[in-house]
Amino acid sequence: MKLYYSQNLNPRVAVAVARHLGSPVDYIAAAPMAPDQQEAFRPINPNTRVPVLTTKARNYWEADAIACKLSALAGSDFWRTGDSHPEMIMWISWAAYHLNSAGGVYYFWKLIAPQFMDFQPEQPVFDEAMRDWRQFMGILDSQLQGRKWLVDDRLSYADFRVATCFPFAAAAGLPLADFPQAQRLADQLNQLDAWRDPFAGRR
Ligand SMILES: N[C@@H](CCC(=O)N[C@@H](CS)C(=O)NCC(=O)O)C(=O)O
Repeated sequence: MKLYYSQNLNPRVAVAVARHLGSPVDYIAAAPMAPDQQEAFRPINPNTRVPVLTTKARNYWEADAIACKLSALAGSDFWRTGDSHPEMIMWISWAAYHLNSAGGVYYFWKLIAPQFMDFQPEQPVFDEAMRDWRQFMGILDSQLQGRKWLVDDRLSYADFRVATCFPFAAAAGLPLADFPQAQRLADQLNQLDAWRDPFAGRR
């Protein structure tokens, strides 16, 4: 199996999952949106994005699908399958549509866009994203009150997914320390080598 990745937001999560689970993948650094690489990458993922997991049977794109597949292959309940499955999916979906969507505005415009374009959106775009970030971080903070991890009080992929933007928060200008329980989650995750430095040895 090959795991195509870059060091950006979502591939970082997929690499952290693979490292956490000790998955037997070959890590392939890729830049699928680079103009000279886009067409070659299209058969691997028609979206020309990473992460992608290639297996004998098929290719999986989307970090969530990759986490699901790798967890099943590892025989791990990092991706829950029993009674907790819907609750884990709730957090994954919530993170995608709400928290990471708000954080992604800052991530993209502050960290990614300046690498290849000389344009920033109007301030209201940032204001709205910040309002959303604070609102959703408040919800996460309340949920974590009195519990160590989000689902079953044991580490699961939901913890990785809601924390997708955390490693980039300081650089992107996203407040994290204002939310003490979320900051604690960030600190706990940073105790895992796989999360803190997923690209160790393969930059
Ligand atoms: N919804 C996808 C997002 C995939 C995506 O947008 N990937 C971006 C990075 S976050 C990408 O491939 N950008 C080009 C690159 O990193 O070279 C997922 O969760 O995996």
